Amino acid sequence: MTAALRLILGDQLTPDLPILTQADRQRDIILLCEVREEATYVKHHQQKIAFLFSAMRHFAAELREQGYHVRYVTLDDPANSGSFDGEVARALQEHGLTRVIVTEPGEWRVLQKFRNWPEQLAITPVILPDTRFLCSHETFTGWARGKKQLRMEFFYRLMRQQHNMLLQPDGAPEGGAWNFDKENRKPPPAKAAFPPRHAHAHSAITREVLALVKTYFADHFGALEAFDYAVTRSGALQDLDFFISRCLPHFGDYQDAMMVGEAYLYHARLSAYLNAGLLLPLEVCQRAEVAYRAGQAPLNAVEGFIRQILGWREFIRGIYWLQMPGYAALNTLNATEPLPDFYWTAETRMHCVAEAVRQTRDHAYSHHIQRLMVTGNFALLAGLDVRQVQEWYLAVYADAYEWVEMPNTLGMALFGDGGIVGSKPYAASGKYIKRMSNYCRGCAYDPEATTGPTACPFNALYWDFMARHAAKLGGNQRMPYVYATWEKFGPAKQQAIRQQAQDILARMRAGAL
Ligand code: FAD
Ligand code: DLZ
Ligand code: SF4
Repeated sequence: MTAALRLILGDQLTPDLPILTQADRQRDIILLCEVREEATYVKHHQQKIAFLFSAMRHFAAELREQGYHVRYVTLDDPANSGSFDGEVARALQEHGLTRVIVTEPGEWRVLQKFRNWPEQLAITPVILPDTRFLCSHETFTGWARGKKQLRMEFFYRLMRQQHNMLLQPDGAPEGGAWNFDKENRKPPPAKAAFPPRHAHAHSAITREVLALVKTYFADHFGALEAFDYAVTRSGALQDLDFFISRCLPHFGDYQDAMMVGEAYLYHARLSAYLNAGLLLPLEVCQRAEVAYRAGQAPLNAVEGFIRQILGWREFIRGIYWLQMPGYAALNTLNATEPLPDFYWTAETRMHCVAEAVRQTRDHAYSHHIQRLMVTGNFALLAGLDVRQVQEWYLAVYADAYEWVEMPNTLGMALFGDGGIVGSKPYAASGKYIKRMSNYCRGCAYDPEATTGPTACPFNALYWDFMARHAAKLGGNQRMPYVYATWEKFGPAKQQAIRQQAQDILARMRAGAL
């Protein structure tokens, strides 16, 4: 075989991928490149760019130590063409190569680029599978075939069986049930004593990258000051150890809770590492199972955690590749209201939204319930433009790549896919947020009121959403109580609530919510 150029993308930092294990270390060139196109096709959070560039640079250094011949192109290299296409063409020419090998990318957009190379660069890349996922495209397609509805719960059971995860010797689920979600909905604890997170010291590489991000991406959302992500596999493993020993035992109980000033509670904060390849989903699940079997964490916590990774993460990826490219164009509820500025500025009197946006700005992170039931729920109820909302989610989180962001946003949060990901919208009024957080106590709005100048905006918007979409949602078998209650309100109350919703939208458009 002639020597090859092997392109490693920023979210493929895994030494075990076939693209590296099959490489000829003497002759092949491993290419990693920081390209403007990837950093700006949406304006990614400054910490997301810093995390990825620093992780890429550390990974390249590790590969060099292992004897690989690495070509690393930094963003500020004057010869950098700014795109994958340009950098591949340049590397082929400069090294006199005619073969390119890639790993299948996480995003449809990038796959299309690779598919254009025969025409554009007169080269046909060999596309190797991404072996890090626990469900192959073939397995997911096979499972989905012929099903009217795809439900995560049933997919998850199959994954548990296929990976022999949390099973009894006879194959029955550990604890006699597949899912302990009902035990995982405790409101926030009265006294918080969350273990402090390990702050990773900045290496010389990280310091250099932070300065670069400041110079080139100052107009992107997000603050860099609190940057404390691990940028190597060993650092990510430290965070995994911390999670398993200090957080996992309580993960289940407070999985849905939200608290002022607490970004992480008992959540893992491992998604950025998993998605970039610093950690592998199987090893993370296995660590959780070992903790359970050693009596170090209860079943509701361990099952709940494994379900997020073995179940949701794989299901979401399966849906993305099954449904693309058509999925990206869906907007079942015709949501077209422009995204209000407070998603970027946090300047809103809605304490829950302001808090979620502030955490997002400071850490490129907010946890699942904030994403789903605060920023996502508001976007759903207010009918915010699905494309703009998706772009926001893709830009602002360190873990965001389209394969995982899109089904979560368009499907789970916005019901814009009409029920492919979930069977009903995750719509909720302020009462849910009041129950699951301590936000409402410090809010200018009253979570108990639906109309009037200080009524919580979520309340009227919730009912208005239901009324607006009665034709589409009224027949949903999981929502009969909602519409029965709405009917009981009678015309006068309904009219007052709908008027209140219009007032809220007007205030939102005027920047006064
Ligand atoms: P934990 O709550 O501790 O969960 C453990 C792990 O489970 C996570 O690290 C993650 O790998 C996995 N996981 C949990 N829920 C999901 C899910 N719904 N889909 C996929 N994986 C899941 N996750 C991303 O990784 N990237 C995204 O771009 C992303 N966008 C989202 C957008 C919206 C609107 C919503 C509602 C959810 C989104 N999620 C996304 C899923 C989830 O919110 C994050 O994975 C989670 O908050 C990451 O924090 P953690 O590591 O502390 O997770
Ligand atoms: C997200 C991202 C950013 C900001 N920059 C780069 C980059 O400069 N070089 C690179 O190889 N990858 C980057 N990435 C990750 C890619 O966007 C990601 O690999 C594709 O979207 C496929 O998932
Ligand atoms: Fe959010 Fe409404 Fe509670 Fe204020 S009152 S924090 S807007 S849910």
